[in-house]
Amino acid sequence: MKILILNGPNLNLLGTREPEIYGAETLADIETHITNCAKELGDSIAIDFRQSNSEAELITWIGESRGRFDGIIINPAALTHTSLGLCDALKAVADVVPAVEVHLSNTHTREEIRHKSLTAAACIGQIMGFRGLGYVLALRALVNKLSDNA
Ligand code: CA2
Repeated sequence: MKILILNGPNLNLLGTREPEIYGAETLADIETHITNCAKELGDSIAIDFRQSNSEAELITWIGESRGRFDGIIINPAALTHTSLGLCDALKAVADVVPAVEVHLSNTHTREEIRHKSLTAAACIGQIMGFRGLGYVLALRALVNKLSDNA
């Protein structure tokens, strides 16, 4: 089972500021946790963990996932609230590559502009508010879903 994990703009800066909102972990720490979780779940789970500040690059990666990956975990970061392009890309592969949306913070407790996700409707589920742990929870949920369907 191959899982693509995508991180949107500025998540490369995680751990450098606003730890009260996003936690103190860096993106590299989160990658380590999710890689360890994948190993615990079984040898057959391969993780490809990526980050981009470019909406176009994220859309290209999602489009290329068909036939290469079994599922996607995505934190679209600020693009969550603005990007119909990411929503369309996720919908275009959803028949074979289901996605789970993750957010470190609970966006509903924050500014109103962060309450709406344009990408969530293209995903099978959403996990938010548990900081880096959310990625691990998303992996468990996605693997469970993909195994159910097997
Ligand atoms: O809570 C989340 O995971 C977000 O996707 C994070 C985004 C934000 O725009 C969304 O509304 C919610 C922000 C990602 C950038 O985070 C940084 C954290 C620390 C330092 C710099 C950037």
